Amino acid sequence: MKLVRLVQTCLLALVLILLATPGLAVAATCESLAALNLPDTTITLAQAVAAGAFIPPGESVPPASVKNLPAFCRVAATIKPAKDSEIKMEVWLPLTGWNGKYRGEGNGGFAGSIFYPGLATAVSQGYASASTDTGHSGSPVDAHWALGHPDKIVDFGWRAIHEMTVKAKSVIQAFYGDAPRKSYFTGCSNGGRQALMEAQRFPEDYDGIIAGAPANYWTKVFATFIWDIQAMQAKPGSYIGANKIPAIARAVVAACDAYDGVKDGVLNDPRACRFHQVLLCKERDSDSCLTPPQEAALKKIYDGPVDAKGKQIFPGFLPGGEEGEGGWVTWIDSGPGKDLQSVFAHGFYTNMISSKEPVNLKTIDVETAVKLADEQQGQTFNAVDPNLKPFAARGGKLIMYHGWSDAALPPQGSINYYNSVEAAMGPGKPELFMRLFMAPGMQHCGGGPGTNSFGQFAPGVDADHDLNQALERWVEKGIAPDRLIATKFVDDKPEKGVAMTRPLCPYPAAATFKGTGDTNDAANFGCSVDAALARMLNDPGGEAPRPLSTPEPKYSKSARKQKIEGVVTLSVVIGTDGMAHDVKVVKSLEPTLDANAIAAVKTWKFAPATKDGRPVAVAMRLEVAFKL
Ligand SMILES: [Ca+2]
Repeated sequence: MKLVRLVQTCLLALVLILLATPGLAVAATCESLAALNLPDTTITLAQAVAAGAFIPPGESVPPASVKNLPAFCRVAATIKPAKDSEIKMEVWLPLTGWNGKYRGEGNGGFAGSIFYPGLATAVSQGYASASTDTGHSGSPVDAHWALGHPDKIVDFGWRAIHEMTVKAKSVIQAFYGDAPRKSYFTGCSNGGRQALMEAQRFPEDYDGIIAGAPANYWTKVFATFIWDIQAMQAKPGSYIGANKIPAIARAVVAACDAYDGVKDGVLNDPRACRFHQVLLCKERDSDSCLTPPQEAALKKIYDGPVDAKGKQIFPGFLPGGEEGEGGWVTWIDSGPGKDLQSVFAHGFYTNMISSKEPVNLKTIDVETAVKLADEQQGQTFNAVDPNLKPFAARGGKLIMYHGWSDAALPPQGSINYYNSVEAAMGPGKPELFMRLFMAPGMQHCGGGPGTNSFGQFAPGVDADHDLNQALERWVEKGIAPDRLIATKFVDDKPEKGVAMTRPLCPYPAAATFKGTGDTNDAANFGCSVDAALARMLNDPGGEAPRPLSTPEPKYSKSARKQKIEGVVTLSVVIGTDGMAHDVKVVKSLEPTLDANAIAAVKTWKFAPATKDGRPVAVAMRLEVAFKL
């Protein structure tokens, strides 16, 4: 009797202790999450996984990407927000040492599977993390699942990531008894599109977002893909085989590498590099030259699609980084119909677009193809809304990055989106919450001859070398990343050591060699917006922008009263449209005059800079004088 009472007392004490400890009292065991009731959701698995014990479905031994994991609670669920939906997701929750944060993982290509390597990296660093197959199962290059399944197309387009996010936060709350104190999303390629979609449509979902090489203008990306297919296949003899790529890469480096003042095999800003006809075969065709139809095709691939009036539909690809596994051989010319651009374009138009006649990518008019895609799937896929005010207003921070040598998604597309946000929100506004880092010599999401590693895959040493940490420092401590140090490892293998480091600069700035010291050391480089213009003017084929109309700025009453005179120095990018973009104050005079100088410059018109006769965008400084 006495013993029983003692036990009861102990139990009571334990319950009281549990109730008195915040969080602990409402936390759940991993297995009990199986009974969690969430809207439209079935929990299919809730299981504690011992340290190092996880083996992905379908594997017999753990691959390197998920080895040595800490113990975690693995929750799998199926979400059905629409009748035909079948969104599979997993949430991984560290059993000990949760850092209080949540990270959502993006998907590449057409998705179709849970991204275990992303979950593994996150859970190893103490995050609770979630990934989804986005509503269908299959290879990331396969789109057969979409045919006749409009609900699944919407899930893939935007719904699954949002659903995953909301459900993951509920699971985290149930397991730990606390909501995550901060939430982050990271993705590249289609994952970059998912990232921008979240920032635009669901600004409350994430505090910080990383959008790498985004396929955000989905319908127009396909315009470029179709353009490339037709550039090489519309006329016989135009196809540029993989055997010719090394020669093209060598010719680009020979023509343009030294342009940035450093001979390193990397083009700092490839927009300045135009080389024509240098590869034309002088005698007979060989691997080291191009025939006239191939030369014409190459020019088209660099130029990108234009409409019947010659207006650019979407940017093309840029010189540099053509060679290597992640380059043109994979994306553009692995053989007619075999390259990934063809595979993705075929998958999309065959399974997600209906038309009277089957779409023939080799013959369809590019404008017609874009029109079909925009009408039927633009709303579902395109993440191009420049209004990020709600995301910025809730304290959200966005880091975009894009490799200048991306052969999958045109790098200029990210610059265009950045510029559109600035146009919508006002000069100088994006930099309060948004950074775009263009990575010279980097291919699609990674790879390529340039410094291509800054925490996208494996965590970097600190916030200066790792964009995830840089983002979190910005969100949590208010320190904006003014540069990121990117690393090139020997043979792209970290275990072989560092070959080169370089700063990545926030657009429109570019890395500039200080003139002394080792060019393989980031410390000897600065970030400058003048670099691009200087490079261009040093080139005999380059011409600076010419002012056509430069209305005077207004004086402000207060400045007039105080008799303030002087010069406001602004950094601008003069676009191919002849207008000033990315207007920023470099040297301030007085707040009202600074604002008036910006307003005036925004109305100025220029004949755009040209490079070998073609209009190009250039960064430059403008001085606006105020004299009473
Ligand atoms: Ca160079």
